[in-house]
Amino acid sequence: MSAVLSPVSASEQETAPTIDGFQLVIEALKLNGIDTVFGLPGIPITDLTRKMQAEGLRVISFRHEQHAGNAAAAAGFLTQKPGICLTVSAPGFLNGLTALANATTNCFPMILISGSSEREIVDLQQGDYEEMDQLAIAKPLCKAAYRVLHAEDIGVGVARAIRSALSGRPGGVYLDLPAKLFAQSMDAVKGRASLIKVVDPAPRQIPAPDAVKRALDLLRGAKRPLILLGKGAAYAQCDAEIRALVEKTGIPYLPMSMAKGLLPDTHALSASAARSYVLEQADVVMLVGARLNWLLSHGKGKTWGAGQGPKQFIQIDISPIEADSNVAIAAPLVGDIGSCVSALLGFIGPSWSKPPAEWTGAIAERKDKNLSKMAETLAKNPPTMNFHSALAVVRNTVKANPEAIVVNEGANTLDFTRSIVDMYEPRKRLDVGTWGIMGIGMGFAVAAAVVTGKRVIAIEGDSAFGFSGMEVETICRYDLPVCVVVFNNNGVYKGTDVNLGGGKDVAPTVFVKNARYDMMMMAFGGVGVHATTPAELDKALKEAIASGKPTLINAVIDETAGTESGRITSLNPTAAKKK
Ligand code: ADP
Ligand code: TZD
Repeated sequence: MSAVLSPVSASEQETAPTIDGFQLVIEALKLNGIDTVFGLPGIPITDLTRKMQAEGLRVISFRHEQHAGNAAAAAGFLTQKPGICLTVSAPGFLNGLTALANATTNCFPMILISGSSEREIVDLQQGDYEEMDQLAIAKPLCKAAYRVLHAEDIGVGVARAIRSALSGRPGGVYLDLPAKLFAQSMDAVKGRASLIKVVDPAPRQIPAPDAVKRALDLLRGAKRPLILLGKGAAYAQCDAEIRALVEKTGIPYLPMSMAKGLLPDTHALSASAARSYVLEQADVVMLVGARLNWLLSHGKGKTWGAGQGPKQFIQIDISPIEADSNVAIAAPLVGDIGSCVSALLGFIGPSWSKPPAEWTGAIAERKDKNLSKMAETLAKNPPTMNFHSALAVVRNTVKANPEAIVVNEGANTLDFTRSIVDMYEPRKRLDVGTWGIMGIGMGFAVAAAVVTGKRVIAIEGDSAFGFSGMEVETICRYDLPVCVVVFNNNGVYKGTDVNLGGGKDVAPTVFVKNARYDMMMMAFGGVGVHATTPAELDKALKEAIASGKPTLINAVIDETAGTESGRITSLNPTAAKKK
């Protein structure tokens, strides 16, 4: 279909330069500062990936779309630019959809751009190659979904996608580009003029002065205040303001998993090592970019000291409908975190009285006790390496390399890494997030390496690693400085389950014993190491960090270590809980 906008004479038509859909998509993305695309080629986007590369975009090609999508999501979180994932029609699109939904759940900005089949055939359900009404399927799983049918609308389509992904609460956006669109051509001048450079895609949202006053009054009156930092605070990139808020108020803080490192975990005001105590005892809790979902026991119940007196919440969030989603929020502060925290800081001068010593002293006491208990456990060197003795090594490695990005998934591997490995800098920890999803590992690791150029250490349960393991080829192909450490305990959670039916099959949670994941990396030219002791693990990690070579360390962990589902075993339905 030709999309010439106005009638032109025959001679004009011969000479006027034209531009096609491929080129317009590429120029629209570049105009908006997009420099990297994560995807997997095939009909109808193979040429698009080639032309993108020719035009100077970095195209990172994956082995499965889910991992390209996860990479896009992580890139969005790290850069505040929407990460782009490019997939083929129907099955490729569906493979990318999990990542799009996960990005939306986590409030990460990403755009899933998918080629699609002939609209006329899809809509009449006449059986096209990879036929699927992708727009309808994507809609409930993302923040916004658009389809572009005409070349002259590509500029608007890309602009709407970018603005939707970044403004307000960030999230995933679907952009449907039917095959026919790419081949359309139009007058080049008009085509380029139709492109939009999005101005101010994530406008600051200044909180209302009365809302700031309400929050401050509550904070000022608190006897046992607590600040809770979530991954929204990490995303917001106002690290200096957040640090100033904590330090000037002197209020103890708890970082959620991906907010670790916003202030160093070793900070005097970190209450991580007294988590249960502060959640139970605090009287005023200020949430900064954190939702009161299951990860925070919905803000109520035993965790929050039910029945021990009133607890009041201040919630800083860009979404005006987040407040009261689980419990009453006494002081909602709606706006972007940078603006909200700056507004609060405007009132916190030298006369601000820090929290009572009784409160901070009680926290310090518990912290000291728990930290020395932890040090004792980490110092043990049991005959078979376990989570603690292996993570003592990782902990020291990250301390020595605070700029490295840690990717983390698994059950026990996740829980223990989160609590044992201190983080020192903002946005250096990427993990399973709001859903507790397995499979983010290699996608997140690739994105972290590509967009930051820093060393990446992926701490992976052996089950977790399996979801994206084939992407070690991608890591080798692009020669990325990623060191994957597989905590190999022979199964999901642990490797000791037995078949309750007594048959020949192993239990559903058990894998091949003594598997050599290191050989997978070696198959593609990377470095593989089999480590059975903390000393071997330490040596391999040091070498990987020094060389920056793609490395996979198969860290053999005691198969009896670990618990069912790690710390969230209580979420298993009763029958399974008896184990
Ligand atoms: P965590 O899992 O770390 O507790 P959540 O994902 O539950 O964090 O919460 C993140 C919150 O941060 C979301 O409610 C989201 O709306 C909010 N958010 C994200 N970016 C910003 C921003 N720039 N300013 C304000 N709030 C933000
Ligand atoms: N599938 C998906 C997509 N997400 C999930 N969270 C699960 C399945 C269920 N699941 C968990 O919640 S953790 C986990 C699974 C399969 C793996 C745990 O085993 P592991 O880690 O080997 O990765 P540990 O350290 O041995 O516990």
